[in-house]
Amino acid sequence: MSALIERFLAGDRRALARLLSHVENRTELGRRAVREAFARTGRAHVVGVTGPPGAGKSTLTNALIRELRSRGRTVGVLAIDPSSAVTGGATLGDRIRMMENHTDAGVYIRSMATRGQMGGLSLAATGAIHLLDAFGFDIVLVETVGVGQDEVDVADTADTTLLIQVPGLGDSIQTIKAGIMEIADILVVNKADRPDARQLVRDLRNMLLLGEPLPGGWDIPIVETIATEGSGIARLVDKLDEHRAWLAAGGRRRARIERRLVREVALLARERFDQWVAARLGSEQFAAAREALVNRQADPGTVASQLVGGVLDAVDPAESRR
Ligand SMILES: Nc1nc2c(ncn2[C@@H]2O[C@H](COP(=O)(O)OP(=O)(O)OP(=O)(O)O)[C@@H](O)[C@H]2O)c(=O)[nH]1
Ligand SMILES: [Mg+2]
Repeated sequence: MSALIERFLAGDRRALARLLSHVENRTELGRRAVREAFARTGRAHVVGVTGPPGAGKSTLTNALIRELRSRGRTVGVLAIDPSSAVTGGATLGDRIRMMENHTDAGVYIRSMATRGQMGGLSLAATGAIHLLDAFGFDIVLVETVGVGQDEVDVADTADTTLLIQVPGLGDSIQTIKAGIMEIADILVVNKADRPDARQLVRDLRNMLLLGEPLPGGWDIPIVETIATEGSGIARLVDKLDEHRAWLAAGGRRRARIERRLVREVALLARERFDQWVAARLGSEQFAAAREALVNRQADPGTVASQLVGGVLDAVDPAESRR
């Protein structure tokens, strides 16, 4: 086993930091780290914190850290930044600064840029969550901006998902109606110090009443918070604990974990397969086929069949003839 992984397993935070970079960069050592650590995972309560830009996710995460620490829990934080991959990291720095500088050994905060490639967010994030879990944090908070697919991914990756809403966005109810509701285990109305917060809470409550009750009897609570003042945060942590207890009952957590680990296997398999395909297509062996494509002597479908035919034949002859 590599010395770095050994140091990680012995509780060295610098080894954790370096292995998180390996997982983020999808290196072989990153893969090995997850493999060696995996038997220690499954203990942390993984909590997704998502919502629109500027809703107060980072401020709320800070407030949650403080409350959780006062209850004696250790906290790992993964702040996922979809924009920094595009802007080159300026926003990432800003967001790190949003987090307080915790010198406390019971807290570890890490930002991670997302990449554009398929499953990129999920695989770097799920790998990082495994490492934080294995390191022994009681709670792993995962902050993502709620745009597009990212928030669905985070809901698939978390035990409990907090969906942050704020008054004054106008169309937020519409957005929620468009299916985002399905990802929320707890609704948080942050910036409750604003005058229109009450109306948002009423609208959300009405919307929950109109929706189908969830099977298994978890009523999505609405928690009002003022993250900047820490108000409502104790109730929010109580709700997190209630949700975790609810998940633990009746094997619900087990079912969720099975679903997300199987999904991770699918994404990892596709990542490996994509790498294999890309390498083959660019190889010297494939020069003639590339030439035939350009000369219109072979169509892309036929070339694709030739490429994967041998592989699929080896595992499942029927599949390769489809
Ligand atoms: N009035 C008020 N302002 C808040 C509250 N919570 C956060 N803010 C402010 O809202 C702004 C955005 O807060 P962030 O915590 O950076 O929000 P975020 O959702 O993490 O933002 P992104 O990561 O950029 O999407 C900051 O200026 C906060 O001080 C609150 O409860 N009330
Ligand atoms: Mg933030």
